Amino acid sequence: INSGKIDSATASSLADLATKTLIANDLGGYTVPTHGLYPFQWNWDSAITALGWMKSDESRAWQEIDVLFSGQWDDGMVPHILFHKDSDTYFPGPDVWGSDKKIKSTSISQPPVVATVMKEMLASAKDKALAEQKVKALFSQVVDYHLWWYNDRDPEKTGLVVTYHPWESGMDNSPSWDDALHAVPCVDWEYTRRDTSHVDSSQRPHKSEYDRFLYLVDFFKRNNFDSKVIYETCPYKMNDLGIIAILHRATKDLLKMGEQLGLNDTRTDYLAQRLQITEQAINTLWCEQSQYFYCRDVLTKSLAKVKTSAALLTVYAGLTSDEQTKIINTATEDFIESSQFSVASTHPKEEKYEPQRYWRGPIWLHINWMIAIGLKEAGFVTTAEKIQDDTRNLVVKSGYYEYFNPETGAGCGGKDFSWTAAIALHWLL
Ligand code: 9WN
Repeated sequence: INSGKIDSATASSLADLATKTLIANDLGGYTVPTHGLYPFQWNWDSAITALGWMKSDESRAWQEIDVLFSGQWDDGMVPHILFHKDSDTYFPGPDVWGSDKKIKSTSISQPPVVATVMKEMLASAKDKALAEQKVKALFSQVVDYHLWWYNDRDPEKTGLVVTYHPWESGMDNSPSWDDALHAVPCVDWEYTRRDTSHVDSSQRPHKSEYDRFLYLVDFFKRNNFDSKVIYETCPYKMNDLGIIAILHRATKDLLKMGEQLGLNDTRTDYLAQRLQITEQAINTLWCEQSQYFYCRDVLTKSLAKVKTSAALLTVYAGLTSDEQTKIINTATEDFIESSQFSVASTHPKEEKYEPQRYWRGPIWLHINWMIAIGLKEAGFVTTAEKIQDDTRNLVVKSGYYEYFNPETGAGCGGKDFSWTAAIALHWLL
């Protein structure tokens, strides 16, 4: 397949399959990413999946967001996983996380794409009355969530929120975390992973990473999830470009929705001030020599100098100068040219690139969507369309897998995946 353009019969059978995938993954109000491998509600998966539901059932789409916010903590945090029902097909479950909230959950969050999704849903809704009613009902909770990010994760107002766990970035084993994660101790208890019973271990993180992921989970629990103590003593603290860019865009989208529906107040004014601080601070993640943005290990104050696709999201966030936007567009073209399909999560010329290992190379469709809409809005339509065509070719070739090998286009990880199907419905078909 050389072109992303497909005939209407193919498009309609793919759309049909995507809708069936969402229905099959629906557990009544929330959608699991895929059965077995991920049997609960995940934060950013749910948000993206709601975009897919919009095509067949708008009220079900809004319900996805409602149920996600039903698990919000009193301090505003929206957890990365909500354990609505028990399941023994995933590890670590609620007992390991140890939080005692009404709805069992993890104690970290995930990239806050939800306000951006809600803005898209409001704009595309056929049932405008329902959409406005839902945004109005949820608005204050979404503001609380954003305030939590800025106040809890950037109490010193540096402009760059921190993350305490690779699972919070959603890009679990990105090479950007290698050095910082290596400094974290390993857990001293035995455990049995479940992920490698569903998916080939060559496509998943290593045990050395899981040992540290679990140490951090224990660390949060031992410290009673106390924000202040964790901020001061967590052995892993990163400025993640993915979270920073997604939060920045989502805050802008939240303010735009608020303006449209007359919901803004002093709390949203405060969010607007936080945006300005980030706009200055982002340049501390820019490396003049490489002409690229990098994540930073906050504890060692060093940039993690590996080229990942997270940096390409700075354009989507509107965090780049005109000059940087051009440079990031050129960098994106370079990603595209470096493998058969784009966009690889880690640049194929990086030493740490592995085309099938999760966030160390594979393509993730929701990331492609974000990169492409950012570049399109910035006027780089050709690059955006190339990404969209490649993305469409991937689902035509391999269907709705969790992620894709950039060299062969083969599907990797879990099958029948919700956010992959949702992006197809929302953006490709
Ligand atoms: C841990 C559900 C999630 C995604 C993440 C992805 C993967 C979980 C895991 O699956 O992470 O949260 O156990 O591997 O990395 O982005 O939200 O699809």
